[in-house]
Amino acid sequence: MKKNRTYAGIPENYAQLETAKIVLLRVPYDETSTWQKGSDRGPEAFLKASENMELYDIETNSEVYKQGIHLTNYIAENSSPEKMVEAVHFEVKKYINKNKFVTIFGGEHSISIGTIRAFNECFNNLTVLHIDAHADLRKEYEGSKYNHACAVYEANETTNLVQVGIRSMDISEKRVMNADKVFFAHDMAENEYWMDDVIDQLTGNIFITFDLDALDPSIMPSTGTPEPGGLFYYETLTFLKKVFTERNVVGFDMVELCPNPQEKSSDFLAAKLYYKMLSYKFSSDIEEDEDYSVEKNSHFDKLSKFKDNDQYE
Ligand SMILES: [Mn+2]
Repeated sequence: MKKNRTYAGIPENYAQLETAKIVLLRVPYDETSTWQKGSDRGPEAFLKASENMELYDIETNSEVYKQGIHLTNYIAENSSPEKMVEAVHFEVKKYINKNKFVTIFGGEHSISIGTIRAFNECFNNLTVLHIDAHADLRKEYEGSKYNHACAVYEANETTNLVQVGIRSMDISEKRVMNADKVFFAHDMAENEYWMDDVIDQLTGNIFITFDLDALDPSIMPSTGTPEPGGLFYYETLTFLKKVFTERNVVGFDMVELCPNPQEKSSDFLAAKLYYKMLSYKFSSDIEEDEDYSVEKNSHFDKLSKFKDNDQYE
């Protein structure tokens, strides 16, 4: 019998939906990107790189895959941007309601309209932490509300949107932008306290939408629109660790990996970063912030809107 494919090639007993705490959805969608195409191949490149990664995390002294990571089938709906967003919204919500820690790998950034909508319906007092080179605040772009340039317009209306790493936008986006909650890359470069300043803007429940072009193109060249002046690896990890430690992260997505067969290090970085985020979420070796103690691994117990649907805990 052919072995089922699992995330990172983990043993099948860690990949069962019933027992896994984590679910990974893949959305290979790239219909509205404006420059370099190819983020539809992102999930496959990410998975391939994950299969070649060592699964013990030195920093947290943990093997987070043992919490269980279930890989679902691709969300392949691409007949229209609206239908794709609806399919993502439906699938994400389905797994949140099964009490899973839901993660999503894109695809271009328009998939996040669906992921964010699902998390916002399921969690109270949600902050969307948007890490990106681009503001993505257009109400409409090239005739559609579901374009990648509109990825967080809805989140800005319906959640506490906090934007980090921004270094490219249209002047029209300034009108809807919340100045206190936007951290521009050029300001971050000169403010040694930017991480704490961001944390101060975050509410209790956090959904992270991570556009890989937030990273500096010197370490993440394989993305549709590589913008100079981005985040580096260790500052990104330090920041994420702070967020995971001091707040209750309820899920995340990662988008815009545009793989280049000649340049595998970007795929590998995405794979490592994803695994790091899981390690930070589930590792018990990270010290809790005393002022903001949320019990580990119980992101539903206190704050979810779906307490009655608990199934597996
Ligand atoms: Mn971007």
